Amino acid sequence: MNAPTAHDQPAPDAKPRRVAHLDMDAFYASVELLRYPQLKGLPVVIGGSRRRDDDVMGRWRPEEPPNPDDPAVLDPALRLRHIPLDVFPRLRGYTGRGVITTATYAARQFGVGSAMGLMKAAKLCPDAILLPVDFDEYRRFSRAFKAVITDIAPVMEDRGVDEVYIDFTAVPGGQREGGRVLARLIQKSIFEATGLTCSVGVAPNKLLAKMASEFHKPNGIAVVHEADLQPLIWPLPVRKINGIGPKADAKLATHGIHTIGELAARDPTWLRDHFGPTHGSWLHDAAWGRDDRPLVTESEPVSISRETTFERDLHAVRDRAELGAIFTRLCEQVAADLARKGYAGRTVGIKLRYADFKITTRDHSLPAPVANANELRQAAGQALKRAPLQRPIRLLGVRVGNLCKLGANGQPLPDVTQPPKNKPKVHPALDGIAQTALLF
Ligand code: TTP
Ligand code: MG
Ligand code: MG
Repeated sequence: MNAPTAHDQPAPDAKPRRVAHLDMDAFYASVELLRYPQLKGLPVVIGGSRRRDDDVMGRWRPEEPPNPDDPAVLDPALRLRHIPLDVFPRLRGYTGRGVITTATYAARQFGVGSAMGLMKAAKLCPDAILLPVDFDEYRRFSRAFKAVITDIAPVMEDRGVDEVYIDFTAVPGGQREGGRVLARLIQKSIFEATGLTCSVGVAPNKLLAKMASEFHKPNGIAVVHEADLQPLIWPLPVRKINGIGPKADAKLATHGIHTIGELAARDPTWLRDHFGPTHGSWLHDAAWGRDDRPLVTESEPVSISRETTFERDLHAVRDRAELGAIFTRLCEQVAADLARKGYAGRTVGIKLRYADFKITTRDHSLPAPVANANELRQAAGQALKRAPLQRPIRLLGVRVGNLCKLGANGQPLPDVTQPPKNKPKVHPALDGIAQTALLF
């Protein structure tokens, strides 16, 4: 008889590692659909420009004069959900350089998706509704869904605006059905608090969990065990391994390696000879589903930055005023980000992308940390002076690094590695959001 495997009979003091990767479904688009529920099920793409006051509301001129007794007249959230479909801008005829940040699943059926140019998307799906991006709103919902998670499972690694890793191992119920029960609870709790759906993969480690979270998107759960490696993981293309980018993919393809199974079949010595000792060993381990990276839970940022791509290429001399205004605005945004997060920084850098897509960066280091917009603008100006400015510019970015945490008095704290702040019992991130979700 076979000895029971670890996940058949987890001993209470030696639980098998269970790690979840959770990723929100069509995140930016789903947040917009909370605002405009009348768009549910329709092809919608997000991108192009930033949301101003309210673009769609600005275009809406109701034929009937508003009835003052209608609660929708007073409540902006209710007004938004009454905007008729024909008021929303469509992709048809779009001209410009905007790209899609994301698209609803209905739009994806037409072949449109993240990073595609809006003009190309307009050809594929001219009737899709085009909405501008509203990062503040997405960040608010990002904080909200993460707060729901850490309430249930405290060990969470933040991987960006719409995804996290969660350690299920020691959470009560985290081992039941390989993690499916806890995944379901988290999914349901997020939906109740925000109205948003997500997909979860639970596996023995981060590498497999990340792949698994895509298996049943949207609103799905996939549970992967070591024994699933051969049937579920090995048939996938190598690109599905988080860490294999287009370059490594192309190089593997030249050796006839397309699937993870083909990679797993290669001799590790051969892999090390062709890809170097570190990368070769990592490729071998990844193909065999081995990954013991811990979750990184402290969320001290390394740097804080903002950048913007211009509507048209700008020239440092001819478009000096326009560039200057954008530059100042970026510094103000970075200063606001620093203030909100309570940081100052000693290195201020700029990033330029030229019309030919080449990138230049320049840093300017300061004797003391700075945080306000004027100081940032001055330091960033020094950095910019040292960059080549003859060629047309497509993108400008401002970054602050060498960060230190500020105390309540606004002065840098002596110790820059602060422990994470105590989490408040009631999450400020949820203020207003639960209410908004209830309206829909
Ligand atoms: P993703 O999680 O990659 O995509 P998604 O949440 O929109 O859809 P899915 O259901 O497949 O997970 O990215 C999260 C958000 O990040 C996305 O809503 C918009 C933004 N984003 C961009 O701005 N540009 C990009 O190229 C991608 C991929 C995402
Ligand atoms: Mg997502
Ligand atoms: Mg994501």
